[in-house]
Amino acid sequence: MTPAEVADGVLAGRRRAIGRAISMAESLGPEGREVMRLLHPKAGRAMRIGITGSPGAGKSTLSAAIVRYLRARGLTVAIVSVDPTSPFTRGAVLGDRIRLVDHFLDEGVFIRSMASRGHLGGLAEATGDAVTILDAAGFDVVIVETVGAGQNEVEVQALADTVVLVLMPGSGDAIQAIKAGVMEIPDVIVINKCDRPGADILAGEVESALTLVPVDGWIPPVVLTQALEGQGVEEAWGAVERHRADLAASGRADQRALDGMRRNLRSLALERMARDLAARTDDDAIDALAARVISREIDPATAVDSILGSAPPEED
Ligand SMILES: Nc1nc2c(ncn2[C@@H]2O[C@H](COP(=O)(O)OP(=O)(O)O)[C@@H](O)[C@H]2O)c(=O)[nH]1
Ligand SMILES: [Mg+2]
Repeated sequence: MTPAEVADGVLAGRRRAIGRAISMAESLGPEGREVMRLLHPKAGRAMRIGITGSPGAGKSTLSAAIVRYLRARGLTVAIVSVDPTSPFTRGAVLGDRIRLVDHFLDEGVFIRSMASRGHLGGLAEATGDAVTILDAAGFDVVIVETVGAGQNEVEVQALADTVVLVLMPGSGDAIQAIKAGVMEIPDVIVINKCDRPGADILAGEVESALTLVPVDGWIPPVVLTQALEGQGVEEAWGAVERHRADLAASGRADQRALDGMRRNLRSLALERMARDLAARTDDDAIDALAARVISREIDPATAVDSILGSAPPEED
């Protein structure tokens, strides 16, 4: 299929074309670029939700529960999972395979997990492209699941209109991050696994942590869920919809989109630079430079000059 045929197939909502388009985007080559150039102007209609949180918090389980909830209301849903610790595998969540199998044959659901790319970058690029493709394909809701609070995490805020942070009892790291002001404040906070002890205490702690940081108009609601049983999912979705309505009514939506896209473009540019650099440096040359730095023949910055090509490597 040519990029134009793939793009047409995506716009017609054909699953094979959607899968193909995402693969093309993931390979970061000229075909993917062409597909995205054709699809970008056609997207913009979907409700984009980011679901973030530590591994094991219940992001995939909550996503599955939201899918069931929204399907029952006739909405179509796509999930892009960039959580390498619990990928969706052939329509099932690893370690919890019953959940999404219900939707395996449902045309109104599309699930795709993104390959992790190590240090070469491209993850944000491919993830953003996947969201655009699924949006252009006509899904009403596109959910992006990412691991939060990491170093190289995808800038989910740039890809989603509403970001949901999933916490669970017994993991205090997120509250520390909120208190320290190092965390981007999510739009909705879900305390999942509320069947476990400590959920109410955690909810109280999160609420008080939120009073310590400046929030811009919208105060993130804290919702308790038991995603495994679908409990609280309606409330969580209600909070997402309230955030969406507030964003539209307050006039903050445009500024948020601009801020998000500015950050997104920066990370895309960094990813491309990292990739370009990886493509034109060879490991042997870096090994040789490392040896020279260790033997104190050259200093690290001079070695980096040489890697970046701003100074030709000295020949011995
Ligand atoms: N007790 C309990 N376990 C849950 C709940 N939601 C998810 N889990 C379990 O927590 C584990 C991690 O869930 P998962 O959705 O894969 O987490 P993710 O890594 O954040 O995507 C799985 O074994 C789930 O079955 C819940 O509400 N209560
Ligand atoms: Mg997961």
